[in-house]
Amino acid sequence: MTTDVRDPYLAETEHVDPEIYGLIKEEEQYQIESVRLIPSENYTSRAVMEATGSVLANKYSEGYPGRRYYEGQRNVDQIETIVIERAKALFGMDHANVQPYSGSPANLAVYVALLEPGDTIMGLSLPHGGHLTHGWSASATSKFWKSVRYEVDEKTHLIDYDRVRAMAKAERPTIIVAGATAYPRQYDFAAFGEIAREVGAYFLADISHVSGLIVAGAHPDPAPYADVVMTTTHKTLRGPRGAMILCKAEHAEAIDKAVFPGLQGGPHENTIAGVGVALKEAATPAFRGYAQQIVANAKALAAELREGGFDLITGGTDNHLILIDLTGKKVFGKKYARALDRANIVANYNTIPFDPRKPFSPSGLRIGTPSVTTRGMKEDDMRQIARWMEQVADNVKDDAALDRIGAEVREFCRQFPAPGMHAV
Ligand code: DSN
Repeated sequence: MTTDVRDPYLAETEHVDPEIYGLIKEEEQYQIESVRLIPSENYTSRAVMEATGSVLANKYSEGYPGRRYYEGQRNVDQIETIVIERAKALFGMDHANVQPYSGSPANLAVYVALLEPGDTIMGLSLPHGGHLTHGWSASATSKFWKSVRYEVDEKTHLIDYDRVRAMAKAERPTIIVAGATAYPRQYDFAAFGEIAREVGAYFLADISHVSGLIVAGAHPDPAPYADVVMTTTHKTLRGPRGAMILCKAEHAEAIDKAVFPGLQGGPHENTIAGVGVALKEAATPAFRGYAQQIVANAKALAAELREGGFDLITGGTDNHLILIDLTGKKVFGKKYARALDRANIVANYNTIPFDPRKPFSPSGLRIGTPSVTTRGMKEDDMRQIARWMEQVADNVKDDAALDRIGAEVREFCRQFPAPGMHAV
């Protein structure tokens, strides 16, 4: 047994595998010293990390609580049951399956549960903010099922619910998917639910990006309207990497069968325990405040970026996410994201609606405020971040300038402890 006064959690890793240990510590330092703006990332609490890295990683537990294919589940059954009950209570739905490994297999499970091969999925087009698994051509979801894609409006870049309705009436999809990875406005889940009912389609709300906002009352709730709600657990919800499916009672059996044995084997009970800890945290008044601050920060960041001459898709945001159209800045997404990273600001390049450029070198940059808000940054700090982003855009080719900005960013980050980090 080795001891490491600096970081007791990784003392054994340092001893057994110094190479991996070194890179984990590098990453930890990077996460501490950077302004992390990728909207799908966050910092989990130490409690979530501990549960996720616990002895539960040693278990196999195919099946569901009380109905397993392995003995030895006396503790695992209790843990998974607690997590299921917390999920149902927090999201206000009849049934929860907390076993999906991540969002893509979870969406696949929903389709396997509710659709026959060849049925039609109607989702938001990927370049317009939708996810691969909402029926995009490169995804298996468009190979086993027919997919039709609605788009945002050419001028406003908002979802046009009249057009969604018209497409649904024309295409008669079996399932309509609401939700996105790059849509900076609220979803009208009531409208989606109404359209789905009108055409006899199931309604899946993929709330992966905004689930933390929803449980905190900072975004409308799909629970009254959706047949099924899917969320990843690691974005605004601030849990470990994973996913869960919530649904009406009538779909419970089909969803459970689709997850196991339909698509998965043994669930990762260590992740499920980490999700449980995160759900407990998400049910607190402090989390409600956190989620409201995410939105306040995003609005402040958007306003300052607009002030600095950036064009924002839809003109701003009312959730955690901002999509910048860099066309006017003449520095495209990839180059700008690389320059930002050199200056210790981490974001991801992204397509914008009707993007004339290719997805691997698109015109947009996607940013968000979940991580910076977890560190306690507020509106004034967002204004400072926006100013650095402007300076980087003006100096993408000047490494010395980028390094100077990077040093300021590192200094700034020291004021905001990153939860559960032990770097020295
Ligand atoms: N890749 C995720 C995101 O970054 O939004 C969605 O799956």
